[in-house]
Amino acid sequence: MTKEPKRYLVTSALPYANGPLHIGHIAGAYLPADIYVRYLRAKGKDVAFICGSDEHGAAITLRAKKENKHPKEIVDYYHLLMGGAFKDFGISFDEYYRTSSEEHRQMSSDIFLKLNSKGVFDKQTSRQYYDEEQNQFLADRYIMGTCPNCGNDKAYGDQCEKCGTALSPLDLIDPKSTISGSKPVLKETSHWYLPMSHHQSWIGDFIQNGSLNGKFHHDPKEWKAHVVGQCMSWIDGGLHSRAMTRDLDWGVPVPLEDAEGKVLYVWLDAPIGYITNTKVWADKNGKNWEDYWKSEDCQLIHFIGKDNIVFHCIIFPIILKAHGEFILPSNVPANEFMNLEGDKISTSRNWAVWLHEYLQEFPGKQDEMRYVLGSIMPEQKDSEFTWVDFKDRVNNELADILGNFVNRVFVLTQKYYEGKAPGTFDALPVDEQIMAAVTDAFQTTGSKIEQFRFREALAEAMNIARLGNKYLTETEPWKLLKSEPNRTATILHNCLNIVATLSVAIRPFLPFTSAKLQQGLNIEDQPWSDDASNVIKKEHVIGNLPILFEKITDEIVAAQMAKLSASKEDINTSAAEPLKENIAFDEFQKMDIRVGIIKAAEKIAKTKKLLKLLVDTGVDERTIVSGIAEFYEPEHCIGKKVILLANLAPREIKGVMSQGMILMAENNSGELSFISPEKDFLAGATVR
Ligand code: B3M
Ligand code: ZN
Repeated sequence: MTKEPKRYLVTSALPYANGPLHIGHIAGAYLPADIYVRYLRAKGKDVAFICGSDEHGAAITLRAKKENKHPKEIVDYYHLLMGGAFKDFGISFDEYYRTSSEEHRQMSSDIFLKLNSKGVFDKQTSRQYYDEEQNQFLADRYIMGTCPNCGNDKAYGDQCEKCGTALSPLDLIDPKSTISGSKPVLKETSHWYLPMSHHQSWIGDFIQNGSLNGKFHHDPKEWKAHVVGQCMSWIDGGLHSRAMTRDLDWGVPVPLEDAEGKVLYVWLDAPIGYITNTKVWADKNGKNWEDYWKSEDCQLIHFIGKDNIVFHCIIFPIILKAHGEFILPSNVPANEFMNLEGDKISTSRNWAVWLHEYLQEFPGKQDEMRYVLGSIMPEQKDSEFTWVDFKDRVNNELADILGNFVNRVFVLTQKYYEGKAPGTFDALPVDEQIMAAVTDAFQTTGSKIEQFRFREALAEAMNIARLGNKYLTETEPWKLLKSEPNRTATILHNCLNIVATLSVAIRPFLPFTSAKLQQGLNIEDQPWSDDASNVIKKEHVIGNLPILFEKITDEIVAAQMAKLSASKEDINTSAAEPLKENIAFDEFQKMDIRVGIIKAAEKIAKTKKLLKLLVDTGVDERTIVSGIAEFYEPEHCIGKKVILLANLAPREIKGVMSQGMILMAENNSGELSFISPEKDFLAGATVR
């Protein structure tokens, strides 16, 4: 077990300030962190909960160019939108700051200069594409050309989105600048590289064994298996040098004379944002930020989504250790992804439940969404949000179990005792059993939170309400009022203490409901103590409790589904791509296009986008690699009739020989769809 620290430093991934937050973000990196921090605070721990906007990177500058705006306009808007939505949703950061700030420029520059003075970087000169019209070097995403593997003429400088092949800009055929459309020229440029191979052995030891500098650092068994697994496969694949600077005009300028026009790589400056934002918070609160970032008495925990694992478990720890003064993370409990109504959540395809819209459309219902996301959190594997499930959980669990129990207790106490706690008399075994079970559920809630098992923790907290309902149903105090007044008093007084215990147990998950319960009970915000049974004393006067949860109707679900499908249509109906130049008929005739049937499908390891398909072409059965994994699960491909280019020259992709290409329709948000014959034609039918 990792030793109990004096203080905690908890971070959530800094969201890019180039789009709104959606519920997938919340379930991934923000709600789990908030649950954990609220629990630590209730235990009286010294904890700093740090986040902020990530305001640099090519994606933001791309969007700014597209909208003919300055990046600052983009980040200013989304920094406020995200900060406000987090706050309204009850994500209780101690600090939500930003990486475009002067404080961050200063902190990042200081750290870079220290690293550079220690010789941590290799300065290397290479030839890169330069846009002479825009007078700037082109980051990989700014270069588009023809993929040498599959002929896709919209391949980027770092990857072909269609066949998934990892590329470097120099691989592209007929490269063009995505900014000016002009043909870029090759120019020499220098960058400062982090030679990660120099750190291969210690970082492998850190991840696999939890040791640092030959000493125990953390228990690797407390880390999630998928996090360790992803890191070790990255480490075993060999750590390569990565440029820590970029030729961009938006970012933290490289603080060196010979670095004109260069900025820090966004994945160098963004994690340093955790440090900057901690210092900003500490300075505002009379604390010393170094007690958190430079003290072995502090435990650092990063909450992130799985696409950020390598940056938080390998690259940033290398930077921190190479710097020499900082602590390294004790855990990085990364979540997997949450999908929406059977499809991946996508900002570009507008397939999302936006947090700020939810808050507008469901005022006062933060806890309903917190409860549902807490119940389906993708802790060990991807999970699925559906509006029907949202309705069922709110109605059948929150309202019918938690809401019902506390309402019964308040109504009975008001009705029989005018709202005054009646006190307990000689307890019977059933009373002692129920209170012991409540205490046990309460303590289990806490231990599950400490293990970052928040779904199980929430279920345990809800069991307290289930136990309360069972206690009332089995003892039926309303029938004993005349015959056994002391029994009635004892049962109801115990129930008031069960409600008090419940209000503490749900606090990390449902802070708004917890506050209403404690207000109704007329008690202060309770610490997370292990004694469940005597918060409410005899004669204590309780208040009134409003109905906690309104039922979600089928109409509400239908309205949300209609909104989602409308957003999907928008994407499909908006303007299509401009047509290409005409070709001669005999050029078209060279292509042999057929109907095929997919017989088998599997993901290709270490790629996000590739599926290996076995296709019956009517003439033969062959393997074809297709970059559709982001849009189709392998099992959904089996038996599908597709259209394929059968005589495309075979080529090897990620070690797999691919013979042909599946033709896909692509809408302007990049979503891919199979194309199938409208009639039930057999495999081998020709397309002409
Ligand atoms: N902004 C990536 C993301 O939003 C990046 C996280 C930075 S945490 C230092 O997924
Ligand atoms: Zn390709």
